[in-house]
Amino acid sequence: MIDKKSPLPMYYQIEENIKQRISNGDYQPSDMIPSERELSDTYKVSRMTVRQAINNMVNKGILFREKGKGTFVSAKKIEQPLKGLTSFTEDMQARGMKPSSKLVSFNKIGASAELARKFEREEGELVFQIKRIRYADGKTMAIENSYIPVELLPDLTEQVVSGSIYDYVEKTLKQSIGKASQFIEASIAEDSQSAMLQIPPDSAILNIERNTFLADGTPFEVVNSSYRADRYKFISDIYRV
Ligand code: 16G
Repeated sequence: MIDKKSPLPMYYQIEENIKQRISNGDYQPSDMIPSERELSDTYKVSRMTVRQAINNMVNKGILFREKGKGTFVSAKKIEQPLKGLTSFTEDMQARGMKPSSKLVSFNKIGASAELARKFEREEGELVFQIKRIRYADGKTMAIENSYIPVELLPDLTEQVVSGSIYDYVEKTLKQSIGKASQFIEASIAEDSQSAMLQIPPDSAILNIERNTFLADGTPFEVVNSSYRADRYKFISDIYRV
């Protein structure tokens, strides 16, 4: 199963083989994979080579290590299409998962110059700052730091933001949400972020900023979200023009 004459590096071939075994169900999520020694016997390669393959797979979030126990197969990542303008609640419900939130803070603050520009408002105008940890089936997925002009949603309460904000805007306020721009970048979690996301210190996270507009073009929310890179994968279909 490892072709030593192949131009493909051996660690890479081992990674591909383990990935194959995960996708065909030989190894299931949370199964422990064989030890480095066993794998080096199986693949007839050095333990160094096996370790390189495993390290790469741990860094990619396909496997995870537990100190003193072994190396395990991670849960399948959520594949989130970068297409429809959907809410976290809708995304999780569409997958048959139960969304929930923990409200970390809910405040009114004066808009910074940057927020004022994004909302096309004056600096210092009141905006809600809503910090939530989002869960799917009780597992941490993301932290969301949302800003919404108070003037647009003056009656927003802690109870509302503990549920779905989009649902409230559309069903209760009867406003239409029109479009959004998103900016995605990677970073290393700060200590407070890794604690909230329950991930090891210095883990990679995926950050998305979404600037959302109502159907009439009014800027309605600015959200900075940080997703667990081991649980999320963003996918997009692209076309050659
Ligand atoms: C998504 C949006 C976020 C929005 C939230 C509303 C991204 C990157 N973010 O998580 O901008 O505020 O949904 O969810 O997709 P809710 O209706 O469940 O409160």
